[in-house]
Amino acid sequence: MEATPEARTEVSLERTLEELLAVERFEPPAGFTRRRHIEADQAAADADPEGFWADAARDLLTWETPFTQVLDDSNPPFYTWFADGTLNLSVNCLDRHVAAGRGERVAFHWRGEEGERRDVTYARLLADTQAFANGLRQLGVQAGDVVGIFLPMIPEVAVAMLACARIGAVHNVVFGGFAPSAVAERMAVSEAKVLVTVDGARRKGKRAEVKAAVDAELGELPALAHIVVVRGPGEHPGVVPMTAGRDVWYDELLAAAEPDCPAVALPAEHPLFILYSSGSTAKPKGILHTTAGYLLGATYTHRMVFDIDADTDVYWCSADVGWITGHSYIVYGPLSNGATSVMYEGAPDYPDRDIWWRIIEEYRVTVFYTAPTAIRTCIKWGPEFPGRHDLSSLRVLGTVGEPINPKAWLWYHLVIGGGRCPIVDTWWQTETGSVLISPLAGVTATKPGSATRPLPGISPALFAEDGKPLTEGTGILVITRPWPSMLRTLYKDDERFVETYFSRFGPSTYVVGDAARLDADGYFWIIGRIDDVINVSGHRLSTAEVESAIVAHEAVAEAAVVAEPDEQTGQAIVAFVTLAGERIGDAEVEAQLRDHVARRIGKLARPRRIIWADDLPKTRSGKIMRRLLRDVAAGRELGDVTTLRDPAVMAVIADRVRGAR
Ligand code: 6R9
Repeated sequence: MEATPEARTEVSLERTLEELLAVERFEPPAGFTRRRHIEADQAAADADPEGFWADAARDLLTWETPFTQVLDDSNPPFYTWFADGTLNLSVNCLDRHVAAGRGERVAFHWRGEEGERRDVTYARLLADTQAFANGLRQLGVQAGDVVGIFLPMIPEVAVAMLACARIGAVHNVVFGGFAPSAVAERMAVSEAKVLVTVDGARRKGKRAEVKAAVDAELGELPALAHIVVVRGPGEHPGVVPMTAGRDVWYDELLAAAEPDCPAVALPAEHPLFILYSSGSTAKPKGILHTTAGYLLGATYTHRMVFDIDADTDVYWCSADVGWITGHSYIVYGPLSNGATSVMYEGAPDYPDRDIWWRIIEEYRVTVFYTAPTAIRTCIKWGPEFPGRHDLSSLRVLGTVGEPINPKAWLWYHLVIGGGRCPIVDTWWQTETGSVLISPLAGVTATKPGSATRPLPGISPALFAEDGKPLTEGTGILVITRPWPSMLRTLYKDDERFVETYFSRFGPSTYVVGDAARLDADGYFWIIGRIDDVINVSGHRLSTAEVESAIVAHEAVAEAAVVAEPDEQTGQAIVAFVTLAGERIGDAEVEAQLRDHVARRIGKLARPRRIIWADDLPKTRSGKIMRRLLRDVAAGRELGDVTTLRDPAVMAVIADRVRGAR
């Protein structure tokens, strides 16, 4: 039988992937602009980290009052940076670009789910930000007050964040996909004074009545004085409940507001935002970031990691603004650098599974930043969707959120990057504010699956359980010096802040919560959260390593492994596997996979059980919630599933587990 052209390319893609899996190191391509700067930065940071950050802060940020102090470490772990300087973050993101004659530059090419296009310039963003800042003031918001933001991916989300920053209000953005009950809870604990939300939102052609749903959950919130309602894109068929005296329409507030809102010069350590972390393990933490240090981290890393040239690049980060990645790399980093970005409202498979690639082709996107989970989904869908579009504008690719399996890395490299784009695997956290360990595009030689080396001014280390530093091998990842964009505390919970991050090795060692491996070249390989390490017969295996081995099999799109107790070996491995092309597995594939893992890692790492899953339980930011898989494997009641992107996934998996027993 003749193979179809599609089947033939798939076979050759599989073959190329298989061959490239043997390549350990990819040298940086030529033609990248930052190389000289980075070498100078690295040398400066190695010689004097504080001096390096001080120079960067003077160079990259616009100050109202210059600082004279740099790091104050007199009360660890409560560090401050640039504390006697003042500045306004919205001035750095907007006014300074408009003043330099770049007001007509597009800040966001907004693309709606139904194909709508809106280009928002820096001048427009500044005008709306000023008007909305005045509107917030009219509603009684003052510096230090908390403003909740629960909006879909529309330009107003950036306006709302920047308007808060302009007047010194502290924003608390809640993921647009969270349930209204999560919004109510976060408004309550942060004592938000105003909530900015939307009448309704759309997702894959369906409409959700957001305002009505939020109203139903809010209950009595004594601090919450007003709700501002943005009219979202698309049809507005439903009646939106508006409580007189409390609720106001965003467009009416804007139209009535004074256009000019002079920026307030705020101390460098003025609180900028609270963000509740993804909570893939425990009760969400209210991570607090302050103004100057955070902005410096976002600005410097966005520019250096992605090799951004604001005059020519079209940059797109596909994350949601409600995740730290959206804060730092959709809003603050790109705007502070004066870059042009794409902002996309919709899902990756609506109207069809090629929509991302269509957008890249349309806007000639040059730098694309997404998550491994999204790449694995694309692998599952097949290469024909990106294959329909011209992706030759791309020059840098990034990933964030989880360890990336070498096979997914190579697929991204070949199918999306055409084999020519460096991939920056950026390791960081909500707590770190900006990227800490990552290759620099066009500078660092990459190894698929490794986040490579620390950025200048960042000092990670690996500790053994007893706190001894390791020069190679597997251990606990820590950061041994403060850095400007680090979290300052957990909102109204200093005690939990110290306990969570600084109790294990003392107040000057930040404990990340991840395990990692350091290789002979000084490259970091993030294994995952410390709880994700599996111990089979005394051998420590990382979930990432076993998952990568399973995923390397040609039939597999995605895998998650967890441990279950075993009388003989202590722990045994249970693997949840999704096959490519939406196939369902059988005994033969199962046997192949077990063999395959035995060959790649060793017999020890062979999964004892394999459960076929159509999809895996993921948080909104795409992190696999192994905690739920552990529960289901053990036949326990599931814990909290409210932060899942699609809670229905767990029911299907639970059925399969029961069937497999
Ligand atoms: C930005 C973000 C933080 C945790 C982090 C780690 C995992 C993030 C990673 C990565 C391996 C990468 N993580 N990036 N693991 N390689 N490139 O994701 O923030 O949602 O707070 O999660 O995500 O486990 O500790 P956040």
